[in-house]
Amino acid sequence: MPVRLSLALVFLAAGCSDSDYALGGKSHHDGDDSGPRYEPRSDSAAEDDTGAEDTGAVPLGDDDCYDPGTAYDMYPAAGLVVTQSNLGFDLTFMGSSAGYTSELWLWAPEQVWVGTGHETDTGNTVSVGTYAEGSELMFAIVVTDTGDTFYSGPSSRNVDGFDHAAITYAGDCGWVVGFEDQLGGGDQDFNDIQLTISGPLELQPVE
Ligand SMILES: [Ca+2]
Repeated sequence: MPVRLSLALVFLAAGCSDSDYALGGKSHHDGDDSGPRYEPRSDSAAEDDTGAEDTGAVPLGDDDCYDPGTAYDMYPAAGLVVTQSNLGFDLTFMGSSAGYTSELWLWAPEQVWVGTGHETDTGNTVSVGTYAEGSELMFAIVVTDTGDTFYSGPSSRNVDGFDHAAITYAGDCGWVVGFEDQLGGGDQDFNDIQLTISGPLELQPVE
């Protein structure tokens, strides 16, 4: 499968060199037929962005690196919603810090495997889309040790009634999606397994 490294992710990684998001693993450049992709804004445009979007969506945070606690406290039932139907998305696997092994999936609008903890190279990128404007990109993990499946978004989606994903704005239209992999909500650090995604999305309350 052709995969490519998102320019936005390179920007993100460069800005977060002291974090966990330095790229690891291989980058692949064996093809580029996956259609148009989001082009990150210039630095000046990003600096001028006050985060005040025009659709009534939840406002974006500051351009800081990973802060899942803040995102989770503010928007525990949030989803990433597509705002442009003509662009695809690059999903980049960011590895797992957990004892369990989980598969990380885009679950809707279509099911696409992104990576498996302790197996897939950090930095492995999968291209998806395009999707209709207004579609929620819902993510899920399948914990292979326990057979549990947990979903991003409201706690009502999960069998234990806990939120299992934190979605964090990471700057320049980049987002981090991190999961908690234990039944009962685990330790709520939401870094058991993670991905990044860049593109025309907004964080919104979802059902
Ligand atoms: Ca955890």
